[in-house]
Amino acid sequence: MIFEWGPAMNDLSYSRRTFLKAAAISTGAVLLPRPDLFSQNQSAAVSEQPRSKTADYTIRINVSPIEIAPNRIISVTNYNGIFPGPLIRLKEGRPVTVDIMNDTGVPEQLHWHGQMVPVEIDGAAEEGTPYIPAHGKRRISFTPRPAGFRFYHTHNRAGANLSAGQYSGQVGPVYIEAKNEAGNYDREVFLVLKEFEPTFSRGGDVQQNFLPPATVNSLQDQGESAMKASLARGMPHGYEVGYNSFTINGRMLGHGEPVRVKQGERVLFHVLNGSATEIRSMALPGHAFRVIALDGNPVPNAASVPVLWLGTAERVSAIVEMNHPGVWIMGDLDDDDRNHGMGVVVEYAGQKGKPQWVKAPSHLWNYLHFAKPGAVSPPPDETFDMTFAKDNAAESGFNRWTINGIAYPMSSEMIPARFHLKEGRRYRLRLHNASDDIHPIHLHRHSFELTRIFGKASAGILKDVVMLGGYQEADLDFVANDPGMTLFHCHQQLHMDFGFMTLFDYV
Ligand SMILES: [Cu+2]
Repeated sequence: MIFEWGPAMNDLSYSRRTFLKAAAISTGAVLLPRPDLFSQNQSAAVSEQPRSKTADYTIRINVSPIEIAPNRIISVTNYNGIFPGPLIRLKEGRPVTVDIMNDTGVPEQLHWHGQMVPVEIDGAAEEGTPYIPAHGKRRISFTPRPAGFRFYHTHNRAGANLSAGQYSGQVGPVYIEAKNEAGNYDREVFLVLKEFEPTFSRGGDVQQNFLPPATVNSLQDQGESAMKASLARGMPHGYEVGYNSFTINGRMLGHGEPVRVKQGERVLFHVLNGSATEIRSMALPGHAFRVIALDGNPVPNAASVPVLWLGTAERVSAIVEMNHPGVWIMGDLDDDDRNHGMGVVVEYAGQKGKPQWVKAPSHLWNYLHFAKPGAVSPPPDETFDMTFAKDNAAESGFNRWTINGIAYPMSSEMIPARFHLKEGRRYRLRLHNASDDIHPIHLHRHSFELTRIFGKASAGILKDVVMLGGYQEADLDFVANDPGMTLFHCHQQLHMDFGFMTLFDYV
């Protein structure tokens, strides 16, 4: 595959097996504080309440100033006084104990996104996870799984409060090493993308044209007639969220340490979209991304692309061969967002000068590029149809979201599950999006296989979040292999907070 700005990718013999078999992980390039930085807080935790065993990690939730650029200091709730939260490296199958200290006045939930952990650990009040009390603490123990790039974040709903939920700085990466983890790359760099200083606006169009077009006319008719009827009743457009500052690893473009590389290096980027609401893109002029994992799960076909796109909470792991020396801006395709900070400088050894940005080639982001060609997934035992719709401005000026006509209650009461699973059976979620928004759809405590999207069948791609295009459909298959209440929701904070959630249980 040849892109406008890059040389041809000639390493067609690349195999994922090589990635799994080669030498041990290099941690030298990790940009984030390493877990040993926890030790200061650990001792504090122990002195407050003597315990039989020291926790492996302590995460302290507090409000503190974060400097995102020189003299640009914001105040957000965060983990251990830094943003992003510390990189937590775990070993698949090796039990771990974590103390979570909540120094704020608000009960909190810490969600282990992408892991298969029990309901008591998962970090979702809707499933029944106990809160970390205000000015209190919780000790949890669990066995990390599955291996790969995961993350942790608050699972509080924010509603109209733009300092709560994931509008805050409560996001941190997790890497779970496989038992025989190895890689054919030289270094590993974690990038957490996150906006700050949110404000509300009315309406605003979501960019759609980076996904393959696959509009379903009946869904479009349904969505457009609902919107027309609402506007005809004199309703304004519902609130949307915009941001004033944009960061990678907590620093605005030009104000963080550059990613320093050498010609010929293969750098494995682990990119996390930690946004509360936004879809992000990422390009590095003159370079290609060889995507080896989506949401931390290895893909069957490690294809190269010029641009990465990530919905809220999605992760992409991609190897870049450093074969185009210079000083570059790796950043979002959106000029406004990039100029307000969404980028990081990539600097080759021996190169000097002002970082350069070059407009990226146009390229559709299609999960199927990374699927196994010709493979077919097994049929499900049962299919659940789900239609997502928007009631424009129906909830105090916010859009209300429904799944099959029902909005999840705005109150914090526990409600019964609407979908019922039997352990061991294979289920298909057939998603119909009767709205013009893209929804990053997330299933807790399970991975799903993408079996149909953009009108095409697919197999072999395992994810925990998938972007469902406006007026599009997708099929997600999963095996009910993790008993307990299981939350399903759109990961866009404004959508999940205003109805776009439902529960599965095991019967
Ligand atoms: Cu959504």
